[in-house]
Amino acid sequence: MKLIPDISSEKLIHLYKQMWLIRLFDERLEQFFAKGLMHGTTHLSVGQEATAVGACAVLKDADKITSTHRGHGHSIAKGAYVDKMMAEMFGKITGYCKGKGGSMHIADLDRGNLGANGIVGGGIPLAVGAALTAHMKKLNYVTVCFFGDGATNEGSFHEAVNLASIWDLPVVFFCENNQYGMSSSISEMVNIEHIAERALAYGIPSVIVDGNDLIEVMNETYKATERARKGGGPTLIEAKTYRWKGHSKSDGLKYRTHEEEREWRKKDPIIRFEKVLVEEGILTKKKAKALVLEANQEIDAAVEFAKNSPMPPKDELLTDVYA
Ligand SMILES: Cc1ncc(C[n+]2csc(CCOP(=O)(O)OP(=O)(O)O)c2C)c(N)n1
Ligand SMILES: [Mg+2]
Repeated sequence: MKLIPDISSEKLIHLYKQMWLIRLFDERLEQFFAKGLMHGTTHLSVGQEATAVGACAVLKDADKITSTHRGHGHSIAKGAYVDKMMAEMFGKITGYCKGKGGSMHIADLDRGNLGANGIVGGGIPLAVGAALTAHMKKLNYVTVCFFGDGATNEGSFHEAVNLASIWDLPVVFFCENNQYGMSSSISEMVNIEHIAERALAYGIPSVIVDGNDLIEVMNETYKATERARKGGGPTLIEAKTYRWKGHSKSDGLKYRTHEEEREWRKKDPIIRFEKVLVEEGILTKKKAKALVLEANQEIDAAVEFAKNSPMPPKDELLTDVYA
């Protein structure tokens, strides 16, 4: 294991459990939606756990992130409470947005999470704004901006990356290239091989990482955040990964093959990291099993908390809204 940031064995074990927490949280949501117990829509990041956990692992509490419509993993990785997240998904008053926002509005300012975003590419200018604030007020935090491959075809991506570049802002652009937008393969939507190539147009460095390799994600995000902290400006990281599930709750997955899905499932980021930890003598198979059980129990407790929480009262209807 070639790990560049100084991360203790205890923290590595914590990261392993965090990846399970993300997977089990999203799989539980899938069941609730299928049973009609949860409403609206949701986007699951099963299979992509290493990008959220790896990138957030090298961040300090004061550092910020912006997230996407596929954001539960980012929130959990930045330290959100799963019970408040689950309550939000059930529309309960105890949720992060008092039950008014749902999946795509979960934000946790106390932990530096500036929020999920239903607008594809919407978080990118927000991240640059947060970085500009740090720069102007001489605050020593960096912002990691998560977005998908599809989002790099939005104008907001190009405008925001350019500004961050000319102003040398402390931001890391983290593209989770899961190979697809809603149903379109990124290979048909851009005329370049790698999203990372787009950095060249804005004069910033870029790197391609195996997004299912937690160690590689941590190493490259660490280098990019250190560079940003020292005034070196932004970096574009392209993490190649794959979403195992459909785009959102109703998706027949007609646009890709079972064979492709099988190939990616073999690269399961959690199992790969577990193997590394076992080989390094940091984790035993038995302890790994116990951690999965613990994560599952945390999700059970979150569901209990959410189900037992009250719905928002009528007089909450017009609070915290702008129009
Ligand atoms: C501005 C905007 N355009 C279109 C949509 C509809 N939409 C929601 S998610 C999505 C695909 C985004 O793909 P990507 O950025 O790769 O993220 P992924 O879903 O793969 O995580 C689209 C087109 C939207 N929410 N916002
Ligand atoms: Mg995508």
